[in-house]
Amino acid sequence: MFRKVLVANRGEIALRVLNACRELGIRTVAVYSEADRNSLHVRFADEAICIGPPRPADSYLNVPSVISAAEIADVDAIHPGYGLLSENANFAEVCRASNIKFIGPPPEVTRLMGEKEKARQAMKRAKVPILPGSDGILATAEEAQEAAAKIGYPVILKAKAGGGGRGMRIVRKPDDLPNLFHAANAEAAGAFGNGELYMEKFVERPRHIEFQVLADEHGNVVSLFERECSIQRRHQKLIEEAPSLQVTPQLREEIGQTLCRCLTEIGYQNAGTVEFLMDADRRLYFIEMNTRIQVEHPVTEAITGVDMVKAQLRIAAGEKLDTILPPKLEIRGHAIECRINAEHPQRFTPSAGKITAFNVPGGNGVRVDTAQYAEGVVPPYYDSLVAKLIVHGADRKEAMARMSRALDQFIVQGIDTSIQLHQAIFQNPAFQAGEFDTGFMERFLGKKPE
Ligand code: MV4
Repeated sequence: MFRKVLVANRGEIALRVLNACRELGIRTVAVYSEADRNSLHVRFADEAICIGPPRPADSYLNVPSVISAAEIADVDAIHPGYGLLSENANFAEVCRASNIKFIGPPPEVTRLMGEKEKARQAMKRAKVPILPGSDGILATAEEAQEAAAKIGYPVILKAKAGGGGRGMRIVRKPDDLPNLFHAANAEAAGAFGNGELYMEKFVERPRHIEFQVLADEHGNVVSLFERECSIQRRHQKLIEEAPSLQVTPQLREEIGQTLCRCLTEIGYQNAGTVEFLMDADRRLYFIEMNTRIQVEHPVTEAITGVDMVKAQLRIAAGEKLDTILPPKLEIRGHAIECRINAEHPQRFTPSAGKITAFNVPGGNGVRVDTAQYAEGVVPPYYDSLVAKLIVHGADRKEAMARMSRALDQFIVQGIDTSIQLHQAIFQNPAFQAGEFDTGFMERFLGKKPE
C-alpha cells in the first residue's frame, strides 16, 4: 500500500479522500490555495502545502505547483478527487513521468473517453447500446444534413470535446440545421478549443441513468449498479438516487455484464461512471463516460456497502478486486443524495460568505459529507457545493421520509442554500411517485410562483 498520498482537491471530497487514507494507515498531504488556509482539509491532513492564489487556475489547476508539492512532500501517489485535474490526461502523464501514481485510469483511457465520438465508437464495437448517429465527425453542415436525413429528425449536435451541455444543439427540421451547426461549432471551439461535432438521434424527455464501475489493474471489472440522476438544473445534478425504479433486474444484469466486457477490452482501470439516457420505452443508450470518482458516489456506497475511495486507493496500489470486494455484490435498500449548494433560492446565483450557524442532521441512515462548519467561510472562487446529505433506508419510501426529516434538521445560516428547494421537491407528487425525467426541474420551477 502507499506510504503517503497527496490530495489534489479541496472541500468535502478532499476530506473524503483524507479520511479513506487515514483509515488505511496512509500519511496524507493536503494542498490549498490562499483562500483555503482555514479549511478542514488543511487541518485534518498530516501535512499541508500552500500552492498559490485563490483562483483555481493559479492553484488547484496549476500542474507545476501541484507536482512540486508532491515532490517536496515525497508522496507515492496523488488522488485528484472530482473536477479540477481529475480528468486531465496531461496531468496524469506528468504524474507518470514524475514517478507518482495517479489514482485513476491510465491517461490513454482518459483521453479516449474525453473524445466523446471515439468513446461512442469504442462502446459500439463492444456491443454497448448506443443511439443511431453520425459515423464519426461531421466536416460540414451539408454532411450533417445527409446524416440527419438517415437518422431521422429530431437530432442533436454534440461537441467531440464536449460535456456539460456546451456546444450542443437540438435540430428539429432540415432548414434549421446549417445555422445550428455553425452555432454549435463556434460554441464548442470557444469552450473547448475544438469545434468538431457529431450527431445523435435526439431522445425526448430522457432519464439520466449512470452505471458505477470499478476496475483493477489485472483486467477485472465489476458493476456497482446504477444511479438515477435526472433531477438536475442546467446540467447541475441536484438529487441522485439508487437503485433506479426504471431499471429491471434483467436490464441491470445485461448492461452490467456488457460494460464489464467492454471496459476490460478498453483497459479501463479504477473507478468510472458510464452515462446512459433512458427513452420512453425504458431502453438505455450510452452517451458518455466519466473517468473519475463522482460527487454522488456515496449513494452507491450506501446500497452496496463498498467504500469506493478506499477501493480506488487499493486498486491503484495493485490489489485485485476479489481481495477488495465482498464475494457477492447486492443492492441493499434505497439511497438518496441531496446536493446542498450555497446559492440564491430563486436566482440560483452563488452565495459566498460566512456561515453563522450550522447544524448537521444525523441519526439512523443519515450521512453528511461536508467540509463546512459554523463560523466557516464559503469563498467565491469555487464550486457552490457546501454539503451532501445522503440517506439510506430499507426502501424508497423510508429513504424519502428520512430525507425530509433530515432536511428539516439541516440548519445553515449566514448564506443562502438550496435546502428549501430540496424540501419543496420532496413534497412534489410526481417526484414522490418516481415519475420524472431530465425536464422535471424546469417544469417544477416554471409552475412555482415568483
Ligand atoms: C442527449 C439528450 C437527448 N438526446 N442526447 C446533456 C449533457 C450531455 N452530457 C448529454 N446531454 C443530453 N444528451 C441525445 N441523443 C439530452 C441531453 C440532456 C441531458 C442529459 C442528461 C441529463 C440532463 C440533461 C438535460 C438536458 C439535455
